[in-house]
Amino acid sequence: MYTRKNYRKLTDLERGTFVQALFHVKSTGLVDHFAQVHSTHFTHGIHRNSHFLPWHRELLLRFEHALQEFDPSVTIPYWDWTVDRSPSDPLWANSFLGQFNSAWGLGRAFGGATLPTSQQVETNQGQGTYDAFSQGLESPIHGSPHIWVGGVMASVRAPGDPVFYLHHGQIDLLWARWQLAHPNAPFVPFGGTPNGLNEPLMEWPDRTPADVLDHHALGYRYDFEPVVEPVRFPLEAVSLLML
Ligand SMILES: [Cu+2]
Repeated sequence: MYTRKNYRKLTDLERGTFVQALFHVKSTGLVDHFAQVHSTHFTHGIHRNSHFLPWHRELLLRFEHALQEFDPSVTIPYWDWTVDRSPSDPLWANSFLGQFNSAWGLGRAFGGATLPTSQQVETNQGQGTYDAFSQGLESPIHGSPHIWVGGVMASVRAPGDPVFYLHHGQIDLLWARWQLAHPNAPFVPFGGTPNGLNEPLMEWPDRTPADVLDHHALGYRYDFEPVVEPVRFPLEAVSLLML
């Protein structure tokens, strides 16, 4: 199990490795491919639909696995925009994500919307059903950081800006947090088809929401979650049991 962390908690080495891994997946064509995939399906089954959260979870997982092919220690960090609300935050330092604006022609234009507040997030976390939660999380909470960054991030090709993955890391974290707080709330289909729990995700017909509901089963946790250590018996106790 690996851990996704707030980008502020990354060491200098981890930040550097993450940046290198981003340049690597740009060079393989994956960044532009995922921007194209997101654009192709933009209005069909990946937004305003019960597949919004599962589809983006699958996208992040595939992106993360590609980063890990470059360096197995890399995980997707997240951007908590309830705290990091300024273009002068270290997120946008030239040594971190700032450099991609000119390197990849992203046309960022900060400030076109108001970033979500922690009060908005907590109200949304209090929703009791999946459909109400997902709809409120998608809009306005998920939408405004896209607009706030501007340029490519505010377009249908948003995954062309690497901050897309840190933003959706935060969205995915909020889904995971809500799931842990509402363990018995069922998946509720809504929006145009496909939207069912066992219906294929756009682009990846062998994957369904049911495959991605449990992020621990996908191999990762978030840094806010308690670490559950596996139970280990002392060696002597094990040998006594074997007598
Ligand atoms: Cu999207």
